[in-house]
Amino acid sequence: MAGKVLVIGSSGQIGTELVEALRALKGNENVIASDIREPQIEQTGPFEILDILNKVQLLEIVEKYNIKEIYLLAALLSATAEKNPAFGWDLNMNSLFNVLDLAKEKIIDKIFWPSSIAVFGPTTPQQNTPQYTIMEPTTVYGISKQAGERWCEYYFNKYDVDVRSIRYPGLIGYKSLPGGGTTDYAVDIFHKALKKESLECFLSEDTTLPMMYMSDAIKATIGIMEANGPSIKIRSSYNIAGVSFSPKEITHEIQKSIPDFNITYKPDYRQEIADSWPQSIDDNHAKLDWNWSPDYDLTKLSNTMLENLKLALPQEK
Ligand code: NAD
Ligand code: AKB
Repeated sequence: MAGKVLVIGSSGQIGTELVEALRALKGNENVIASDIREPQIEQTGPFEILDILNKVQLLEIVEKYNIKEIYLLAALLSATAEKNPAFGWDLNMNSLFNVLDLAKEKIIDKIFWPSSIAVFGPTTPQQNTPQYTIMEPTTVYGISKQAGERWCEYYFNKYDVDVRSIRYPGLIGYKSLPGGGTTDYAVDIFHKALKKESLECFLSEDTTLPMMYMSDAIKATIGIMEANGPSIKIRSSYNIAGVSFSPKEITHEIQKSIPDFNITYKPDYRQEIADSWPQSIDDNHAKLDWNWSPDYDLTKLSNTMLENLKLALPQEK
């Protein structure tokens, strides 16, 4: 491989699984993992401690490994960013500029940067939310993702920067823990069910949100990055959809395998965030432009989580 790949924020929920998938595709030595903290799992390839806000350190790593492609995952998520809006804005925006500028200067060739369903707000149509619609986000996280989308498109149009993006829904996987989002209950619920504990859910029972099983998210991420350039017609960010469910619905699904599992509800500040987001997503542009399609419905997601998490947590069998 002529140029290598750098994943920034690799110790997080998505990075842990994305690095594994990219290494399987491109070879262990060709994928450099990096994060401000140590990885959650043992590494099969290079790992570097990197603070993405440190431009000098970033350039050193890019030059050291001859990096040509960057997946930028470092960010503060919705719930954490609400607790520290100034830092959320600083990290989410300046990390993006530091990477976009490397491509503008033609030091790297290609960027993946994730947006989120958080770009939408309370005035957005909540059912089957279209690709192009009203976007008035009310969280600092959503505002940073919306601004990020505009900057990605701007760098593509003005500086010919090959940046690609998708709006992830809430992601659910068993290999890593989520990092401070409004959708995190949907991972925690599986851990609690297998530990035979009940879950006190921070969202109300009928709060429906768009969600996705992690391997579908990894498939979409690699899919958009491997697609031919001309097929990527949207350079802000693509809607993608997996499944939509409420806490009550996922509880019923889990109870098919663990009938004793119990959930209680105590909505907190995250309820207002969830209420401002879509309930389901129209992802036709992604389907048409680069052949996106998800593999997991609610039953498959739930069964896969329970089976694999049970193996990953042997003491809770
Ligand atoms: P996460 O919080 O689990 O991981 C983020 C990682 O970034 C962490 O390991 C953290 O240590 C690292 N990081 C923080 N500050 C850093 C810095 N200064 N330099 C280097 N690394 C730093 O987040 P995630 O869920 O893996 O999300 C990754 C990206 O995907 C984010 O942009 C997020 O907004 C987006 N996204 C995630 C979801 C989801 O459900 N997980 C949904 C929509 C969008
Ligand atoms: C969050 O809840 O903040 C994330 C997201 C949907 O962006 N999971």
